[in-house]
Amino acid sequence: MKAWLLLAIIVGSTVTADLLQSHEMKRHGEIQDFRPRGLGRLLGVMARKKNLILAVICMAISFFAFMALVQVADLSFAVPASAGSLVIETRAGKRFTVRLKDDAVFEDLAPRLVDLDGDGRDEIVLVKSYLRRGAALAVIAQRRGNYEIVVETPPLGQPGRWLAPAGFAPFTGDGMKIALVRQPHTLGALELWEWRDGRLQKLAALAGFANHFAGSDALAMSAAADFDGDGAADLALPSFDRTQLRIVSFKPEMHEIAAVPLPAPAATDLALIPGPPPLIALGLADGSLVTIGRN
Ligand SMILES: [Ca+2]
Ligand SMILES: [Ca+2]
Repeated sequence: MKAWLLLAIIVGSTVTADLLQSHEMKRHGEIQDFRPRGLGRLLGVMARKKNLILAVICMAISFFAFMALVQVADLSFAVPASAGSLVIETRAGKRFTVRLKDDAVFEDLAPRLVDLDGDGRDEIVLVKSYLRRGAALAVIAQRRGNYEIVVETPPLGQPGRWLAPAGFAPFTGDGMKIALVRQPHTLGALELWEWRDGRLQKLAALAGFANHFAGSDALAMSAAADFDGDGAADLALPSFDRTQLRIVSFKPEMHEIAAVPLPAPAATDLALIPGPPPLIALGLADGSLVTIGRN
């Protein structure tokens, strides 16, 4: 309910700001004097225009309502970044298109290529969002000479619920697994999935993670590597409030092996510096860059 109210405020204040601005522009006419003195005079005139000042206030209201909205709703609710089809071009230059029905969109920035079933051929993994039932993770592969969605996770159940893939690795030591964060802005559950017997099955979940935050286009805030040197891949990603970098092992079961406090919230993709031991570099909200690794 709060999200809808904020959305209404954003729409209302943006439209009002546009109307006020265009009204004032029509009244003032074209700017012809671009000399510094002319512009200075223009700024003085603008400061006395009631409609223009009101337009700026409306834009400010819209901006702050947007910031409040992305705090309470998933990003997909506030910023639609979506596509209705995926175009695949093979190395041989052949093109294929995977089109979604009108009940869903791809809500992702870049497809991920990963061999999920170990047959030597990469599958394509994308976030697919149903308009009424929320996001799912979709796997696209070649079948009968064409590309199609071969399997997907059950959607999250409600419109606007979104998930963010976090990593692909043989985390448990027996085949490729998928790590994803369910609703990174509002819930933050790290889940481990596998593709077996034609289905995507959830193996485990752990609470308290975020690999995306509202307003950011960083979609790789995680890194998979063997951080503790036991031979199995682990996953590093920020805590739900992004003030820690948490390292998770999935063997023998999913558990945290380290939590490193950060001086400011994590704000960028994680860069992996291969080891041994592997290091992680990431940028923080205060503009600093940190590297983290085992002593
Ligand atoms: Ca494959
Ligand atoms: Ca490990």
